[in-house]
Amino acid sequence: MAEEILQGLKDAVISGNANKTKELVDQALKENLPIEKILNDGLIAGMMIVGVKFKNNEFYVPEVLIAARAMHAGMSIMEPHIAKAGIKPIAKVAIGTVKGDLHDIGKNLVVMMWKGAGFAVDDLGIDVSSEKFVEAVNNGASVVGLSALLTTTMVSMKDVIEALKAAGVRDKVKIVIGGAPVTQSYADEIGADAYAADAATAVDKVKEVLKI
Ligand code: B1M
Repeated sequence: MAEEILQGLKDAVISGNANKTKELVDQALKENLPIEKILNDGLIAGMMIVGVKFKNNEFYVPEVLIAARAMHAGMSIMEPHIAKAGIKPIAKVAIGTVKGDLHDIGKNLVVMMWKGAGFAVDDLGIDVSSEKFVEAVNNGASVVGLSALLTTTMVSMKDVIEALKAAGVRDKVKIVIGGAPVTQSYADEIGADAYAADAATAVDKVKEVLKI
C-alpha cells in the first residue's frame, strides 16, 4: 500500500497532476507514512526524474513548470508536517540573476530544481547587486547561484566573487554559475566553484561542491 502511494505520488509529480499530488499526499499522511519517506521517495524522487528527463530533452520548459506546480501543491500540504517533524533542509542556498540582467526563466527553473531536491532556497530575484549576494551569505547560504543571460552582464559574476572576497566570506560559500553565455572555462577564469549547463545539472553541482 505504502509503495503504491509513493509510486503514485512520484508519477503525479512527473505528469504535473497537481490535484492527484495533493490527493496522494493527503492519503500518505492519513496512512501515517513517515514524512521523510513522502518527501524523499515521493515528491523529491518525482522531481529528480523530471530533472533527468529535462537533461535528456524528453521534457521541455513547460513540462518542468507544470511538474514544479504539482510539487508545490504537495509541498504546501507537507510544510506544517515537515516543521512539526523537525526535518531540516539539506542546505541553505541562494540564487539570483546578476546585476543589470532581467532574465529569470532559467534562474526560476534552477530554483524549482533546487527546491525539488530538498534545499532551502533564498531566491534573490533579478538584477541582484553584489551586496545582496554578500548579505545572503551572511544570512547562512552555503551556496550562491549566479545566473546571467547576456554577454554584457555575465562579467558581473566576477564582481560578485570579488565582493565576497572583500567581505571576507568567500571561503564560507561555494559559487555555482550558469546561463546561456556562461561556460566552464569562464567559471575557471573567474574562480567559481562550479558551472552547470542546465537546471538539473545545477542540482548535481550543488551536491558535488557541498560533498553530499
Ligand atoms: Co533577452 N536576450 N534580452 N529577453 N532573451 C536573449 C538572452 C538573447 C540571446 C536574444 C538574442 O539576441 N538572440 C540576447 C542576448 C545576447 C547576448 O548577450 N549574447 C538577449 C537580449 C540582447 C536582450 C535585451 C538586451 C534586448 C533589448 O532590450 N534590446 C534585453 C535585456 C534586458 C536585461 O536583461 N537587461 C532582453 C530582454 C528580454 C525579455 C525581458 C524580453 C525576456 C526575458 C523575460 C524573463 O526572463 N522573464 C527575454 C527573453 C525571453 C530572451 C530569450 C528569447 C529566451 C531566454 C530564456 O528564457 N530561455 C533569449 C534568446 C534565447 O535564448 N533563445 C534572449 C529559456 C531558459 C530556460 O533558458 O535562461 O538559458 P536559460 O536557462 C537555462 C540554462 O542557461 C541554465 O539552466 C536553464 C535551463 O536548464 N541556467 C543555469 C540558467 N541560469 C542558471 C544558473 C545556474 C545553472 C544553470 O546555476 C546558478
